[in-house]
Amino acid sequence: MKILGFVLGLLITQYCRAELLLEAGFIQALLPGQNTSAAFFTVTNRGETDCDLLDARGDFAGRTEFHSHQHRDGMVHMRAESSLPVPSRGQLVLEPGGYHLMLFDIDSLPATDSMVELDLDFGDCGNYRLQLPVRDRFQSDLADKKPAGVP
Ligand SMILES: [Cu+2]
Repeated sequence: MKILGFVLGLLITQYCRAELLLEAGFIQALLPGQNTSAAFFTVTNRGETDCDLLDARGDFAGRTEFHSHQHRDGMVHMRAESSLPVPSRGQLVLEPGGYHLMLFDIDSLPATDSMVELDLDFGDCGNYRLQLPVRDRFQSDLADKKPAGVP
């Protein structure tokens, strides 16, 4: 029994080394006349191996980029990153104002609250599929700025 437990323990450590937990955030609904959006989500690495998010794809987008926000000279700049780190026993958080996934050349997105799928490539740490809801984050902003006379 003891030996079996030891062997099982070894197997579990082996397969759980890069155990990633994905948590959906949202994908930004398209603004009128735009074909670019941003996606946000969290990856928790419960394993012993450092991982990197190398690529992300969605059928609905022609091209994607990882971006970070840099504060420089009192201004915020977006910088393209070739990959994003998911440290062992740590988290990668994509959130507004921080890391995010930019999606370009989008023909259309499903209606607000519908789900879209992203395929995430973590290299040796595996491939994962994530479902994200479409959210209209700027809806209230737009309502405030709506010109008079527009319903
Ligand atoms: Cu960006």
